Amino acid sequence: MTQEEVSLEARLEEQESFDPPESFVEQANVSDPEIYAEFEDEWPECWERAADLLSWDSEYDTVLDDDDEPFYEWFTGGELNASANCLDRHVEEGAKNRAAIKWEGELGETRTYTYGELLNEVEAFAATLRDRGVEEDDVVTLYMPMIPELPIAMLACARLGAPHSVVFAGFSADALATRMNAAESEYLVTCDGYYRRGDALDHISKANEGLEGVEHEVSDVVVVDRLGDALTHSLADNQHDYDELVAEHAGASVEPVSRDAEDMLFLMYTSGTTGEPKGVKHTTGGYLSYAAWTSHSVLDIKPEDTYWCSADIGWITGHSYIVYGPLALGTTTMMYEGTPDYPTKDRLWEIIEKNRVDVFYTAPTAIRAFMKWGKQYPAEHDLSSLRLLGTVGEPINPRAWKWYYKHIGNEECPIVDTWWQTETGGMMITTLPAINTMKPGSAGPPLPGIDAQVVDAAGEEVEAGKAGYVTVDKPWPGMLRTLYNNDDRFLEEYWQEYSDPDADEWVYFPEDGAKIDDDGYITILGRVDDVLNVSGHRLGTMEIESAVVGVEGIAEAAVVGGDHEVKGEAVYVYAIPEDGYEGGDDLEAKAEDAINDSIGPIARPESVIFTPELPKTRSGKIMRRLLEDIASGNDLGSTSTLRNPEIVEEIAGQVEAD
Ligand code: 6R9
Repeated sequence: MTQEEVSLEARLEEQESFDPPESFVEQANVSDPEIYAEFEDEWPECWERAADLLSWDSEYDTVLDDDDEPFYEWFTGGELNASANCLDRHVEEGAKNRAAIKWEGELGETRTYTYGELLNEVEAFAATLRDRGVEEDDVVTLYMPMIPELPIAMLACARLGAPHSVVFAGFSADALATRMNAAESEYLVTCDGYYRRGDALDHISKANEGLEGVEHEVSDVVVVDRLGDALTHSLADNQHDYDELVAEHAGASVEPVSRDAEDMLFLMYTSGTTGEPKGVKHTTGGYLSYAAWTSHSVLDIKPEDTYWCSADIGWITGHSYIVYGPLALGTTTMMYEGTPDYPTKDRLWEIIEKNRVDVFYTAPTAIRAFMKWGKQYPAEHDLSSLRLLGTVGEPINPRAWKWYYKHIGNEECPIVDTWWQTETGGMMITTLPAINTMKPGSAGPPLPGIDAQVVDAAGEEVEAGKAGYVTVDKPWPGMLRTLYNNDDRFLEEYWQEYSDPDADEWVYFPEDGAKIDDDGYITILGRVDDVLNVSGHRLGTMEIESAVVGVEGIAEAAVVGGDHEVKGEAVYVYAIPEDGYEGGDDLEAKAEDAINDSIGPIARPESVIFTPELPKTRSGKIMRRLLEDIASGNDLGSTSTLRNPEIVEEIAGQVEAD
């Protein structure tokens, strides 16, 4: 480094707050600080601003109906269709030839769908689904990687009023079956395979294996042919080729079904404390308004932008900020099929340069990987088209934030560190990029209209600097309405901890730890339940544990997270072999396979540690904290409250040796 670079680095390292550049503020969608006070004064009518970003078939009568708390309803009486909001209205308003989706495959091939073309394709596929018997309110499962047919199928479902349930393509056959069973879904759209690091990956075999585990009859399966000759596969009687069906329905016109604002738009399964994934229900009016509003106010998206969120559509981030939010605003949204280091570690920067991307939204785990690879990769590219950067999924450490700010944003782009969840539908805690000072490592204040705070175990707000828990006192339009077919679990999971039903006080508990500073900025500390955050993905420790104890020869297991330089958190499995079995390569491989089969490669353990006992408290509870500290290499402190303190050193010794 030159002397100048060294002093620049030093200055950046010490700087604790950053203001948005004037040039950004001047052009921002939202730049008046009064918005916070306005939302507070006008609450809940302030949320009309979100609803106003959409076109309604019939106007709603009530902004918020809180008659049956916490089963809140938003924009009641209103009717709309999500696909019409994402497509038809833009075409009608003259944007027929604007690019809606720009897709790039891993091998370098590209496809662009203009709004006009996307509408045609969505109508043809909606006609196909209708022909196959899909009716309003039928749940259609979509098990596809990052190919354009995924958002096309989502919008086709939305057009018919059939809720979709997207299952992340990296999930296993078992995970697909569990989700199809839970949603009683009779339709599946999937594909033959896709590319990963240049290899053609077989996906259809996994889908077929999953279908074997579905307990009800699956009437139709549509298979997209992504790989052509690179993978040959045969179709069963109820399986149909996507291209053939769409060709048959080319030119079809399918009226978008007017949905009640509270009708379900989609289901998204997410990990919780128990082994059973939770089916988070999102609605048409509230969710779509909220996705559009946060895309407008936080991501500052304009129709003429090229916007790129590098998440996978199989997660909520992709739903809200690759598909629904950006398309509702009529912008150009990018999709990339593959990995960021294929064929070289500058792939993402090349995509940004080539497409003149204006706004880029990614995860801290990706940024940590970019940092590790080195600044020379972005430096080879002209990234000057970028105006705003964002992160989501996990806490970002100040060092990664500053690297992103300097080496990707050239110190000219504000960064929004957006805290939210599958359940919240959209962003909740983040700076507004033209209004607030940024503090690396801290997400920022709650968005206007979001009544979030940090409280102690008794529900009292904590003092600045003290750790506590995030809670949200007032409802918001994008919130989940319930867990599918399970109102009781919805109440237990989110509303039990801090609510006082007798006093009619309902407080949403997201199960995240946090602290707050004197300016009201919230720093998220991480999950406080048994959910891990591995590379920004939520994984339930119970799901992994039940996979491991299903292995013959394993008696008991505990799964915890340990610190990981790139993934943030990594999976550590501690397992006790049954009598007559010995922990070793064989049992380790079996445990890994079991995890792969029940969840998928994202849950691959960093290490499987065999031990004759697990550290337990005198009352017999597994000391997870201690296992986490061992995995992270932290100081272990006192183990005197344990029933079996001697086991700790033995385990720690093994982890070090691993
Ligand atoms: C959008 C998404 C939700 C959990 C959430 C929290 C963590 C998300 C974060 C963050 C710190 C951020 N999380 N964004 N932690 N800073 N900016 O990720 O949804 O997959 O449901 O995960 O992710 O722990 O509770 P989801």
